[in-house]
Amino acid sequence: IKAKAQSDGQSYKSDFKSSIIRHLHCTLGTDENKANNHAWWKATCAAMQERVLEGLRKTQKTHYLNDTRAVHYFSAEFLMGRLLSNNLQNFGLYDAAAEALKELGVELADIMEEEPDMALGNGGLGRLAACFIDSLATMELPAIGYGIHYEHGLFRQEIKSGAQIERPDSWRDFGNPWEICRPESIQEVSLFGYVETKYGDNGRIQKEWHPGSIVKGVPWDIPVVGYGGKTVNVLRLWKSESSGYFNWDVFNAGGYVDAQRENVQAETISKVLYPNDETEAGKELRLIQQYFFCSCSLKDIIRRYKRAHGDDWSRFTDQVVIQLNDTHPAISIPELMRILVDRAALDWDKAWGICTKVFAYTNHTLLPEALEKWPARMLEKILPRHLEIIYEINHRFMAEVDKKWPGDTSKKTKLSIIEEGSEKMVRMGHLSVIGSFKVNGVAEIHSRLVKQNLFPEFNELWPDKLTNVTNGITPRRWLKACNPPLSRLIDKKIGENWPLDLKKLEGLLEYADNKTFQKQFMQVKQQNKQLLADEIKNTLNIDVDVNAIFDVQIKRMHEYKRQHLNLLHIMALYRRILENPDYDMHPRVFIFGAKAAPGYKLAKDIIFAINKVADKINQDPRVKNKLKVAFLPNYRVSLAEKMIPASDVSEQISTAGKEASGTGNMKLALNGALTIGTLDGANIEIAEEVGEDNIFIFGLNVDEVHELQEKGYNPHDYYYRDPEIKAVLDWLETDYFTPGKPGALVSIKQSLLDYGDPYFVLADFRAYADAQEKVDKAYRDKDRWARMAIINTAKMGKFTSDRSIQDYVERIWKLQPCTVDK
Ligand code: 26R
Repeated sequence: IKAKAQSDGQSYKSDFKSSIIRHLHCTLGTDENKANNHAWWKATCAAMQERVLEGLRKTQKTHYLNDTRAVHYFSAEFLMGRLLSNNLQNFGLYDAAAEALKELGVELADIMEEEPDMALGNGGLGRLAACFIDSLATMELPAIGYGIHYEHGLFRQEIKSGAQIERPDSWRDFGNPWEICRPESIQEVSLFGYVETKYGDNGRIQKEWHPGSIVKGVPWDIPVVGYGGKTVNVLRLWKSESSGYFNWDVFNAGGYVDAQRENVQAETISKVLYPNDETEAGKELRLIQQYFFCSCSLKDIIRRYKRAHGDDWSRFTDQVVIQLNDTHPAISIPELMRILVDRAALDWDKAWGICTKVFAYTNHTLLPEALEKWPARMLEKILPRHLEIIYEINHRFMAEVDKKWPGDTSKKTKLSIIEEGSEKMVRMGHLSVIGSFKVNGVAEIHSRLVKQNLFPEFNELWPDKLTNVTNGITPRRWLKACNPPLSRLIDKKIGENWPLDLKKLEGLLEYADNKTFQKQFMQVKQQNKQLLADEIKNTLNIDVDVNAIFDVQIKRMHEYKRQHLNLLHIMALYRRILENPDYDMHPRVFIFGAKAAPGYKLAKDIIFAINKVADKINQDPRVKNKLKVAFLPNYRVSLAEKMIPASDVSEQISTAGKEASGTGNMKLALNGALTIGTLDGANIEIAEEVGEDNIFIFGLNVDEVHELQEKGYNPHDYYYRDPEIKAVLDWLETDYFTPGKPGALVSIKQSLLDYGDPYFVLADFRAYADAQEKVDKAYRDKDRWARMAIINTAKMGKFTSDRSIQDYVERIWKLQPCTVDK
């Protein structure tokens, strides 16, 4: 077998090599002597893509012939990152490609750096979608991802004098080797206009929407390669274009020039990803984006269904299930109703019966400011027929509520899709719950809070509808691909099957106390830390010692995630060192990565403060390298892949009850980082898996936060009672960190004192600082730390996204795998 594998390897390598050269010549019009890294990257992608497309063709044919039921994952965001290394890995061609390139004098690792990230998402929700489609393909499940082909993904972050600057992200400037345009599957989408009420011969009322504008949706397909390379599913992203002929009559007078303006407007729809994470702004264009991709996707699904089943709708719900990734695609519900009732002439009840068997909805946040609500007036303008349909859905639903709670108007007010007030609003969460057959939260605690606090009445009405599916991450990208040395070490100990069956990692437990293995494990960590240290040196010109603790907080910048709690603690340590030069602590490097929403003032102020404090500490000789702070700019998937394998400590310090799940927490623990965290989101389940001795839990739990809130929280109490808190907050007001500019960091202090510290930073400060001392103690005991780190990696099996997907399949989607022959 080994000899066969070796000769296969040889032929893969030589095939790959000739294929790369062919693409250098015939696709890129260059040759081996002239090609730069970018050209080599493109040629390598092209060589890979040949095989990918072969797999895609076979998969689509197989799914078609077997007339499979499929899940359609609707998401406004897919944070894919880079694809070359992932596709090579999943096809099992990584080593062959590396060797082929080596023979050509090219380093695979170098050319992979040429690939721009596909950053079509903000954070957790978008990356979850990417992990899920990886698992779906790996598990040979018929699935398609539907989203938006943004021309500009999440902005590129630069740091100038400590402050965040946003620059446009242009991931396709030099072409994208993975995407395929499918003009044969273009869809048209209507917008604006008015609704005409007609009376048909049978006396039935008919509605006709006369749109004011029509745009084209052009599908761009990205192949999604499953591990093992058999199933290759599709991520279909819609790009908006002008429909060309539309409004030609209306604008006849000014004809050509007006038509150009129409082009620009149409193309605006998919131009840019909204960079807001968790703060709803109520922008028209965002609603249009959502409707645009949902309408295109539904029409695409229906076209495919009709090809197999004609006008017979009776099997639609057997073939199609649609997962709504948060409420962003919730407009799909009235859109499907419109298609079924107005277009296919189904009666309302029949159409509603179909809808409520097709849609399922995942909630990703409880923060009130993130819950989508659209002004009814805005819907009326952009989607007049949909607003009517929403009213009709609500009218019928209110009758159902009245049956359950006769005469109880307060129940109706609470449950209605429509929120009455100075401005009538449409609550997309309510619409999603009513229009779906299942609703899930993303971690145990989060799902419990969804039931108890967010939708308690819905839970009473439909006790089986609300459920939990704990999030997961793909171990292919987040261990195998991003951490080759650890992967090899694991392979040697427990075999190579763990990427498909992550519970196998438990096989490492028997080595947790083995001194040799501990040493190897920590050597790998050290090696990864060296690579990150080089990166930090290159980008920030900061020297960090790989013997220091690498303490990492990487996630969007948000008050509820409490990067400022981390910062206050860093300042406290700095102060302790200044007060006592012999202050006893193991050297530590605090490393941050975070983007702030461009309009989120305080989040940007926190980034600025971290950078200013970092400057001061890193240059202060009195600190003697005990303390370093590094804020790495432009945090993104590809940077995460470098930071995570090099982390010792994972900061998961959100206010209890606020972080729905978190997924970075899983990635870091999988790579052997120890968590310092609150009892929030998936931290709780991580603690259950690794055991309380192998995690640093601190602070208020969700009930205690609630209690404190009820009895009245006064941050001033903590300020006056804890001298260290007072000292660091007062420090922020001086010009110590911003010479000549006193008060430049004061907004953080103000938010914590004058604005009531809404996320209980001061309440948790002391517990956090104490937990950090325990981290320090634990790290100094090398054997103990190694043992804890190994146990963390070993116990992460639960958090593979394969398990999440299996949960969805069994409890929600009812899907069967479909094997594709290689
Ligand atoms: C409405 C709009 C402004 C908006 C709100 C919220 C846009 C984007 C978001 C992002 C939210 C939904 C998000 O990313 N939530 C995260 O989802 C992850 C995956 O489930 C969780 O792990 C994470 O805890 C949660 O914050």
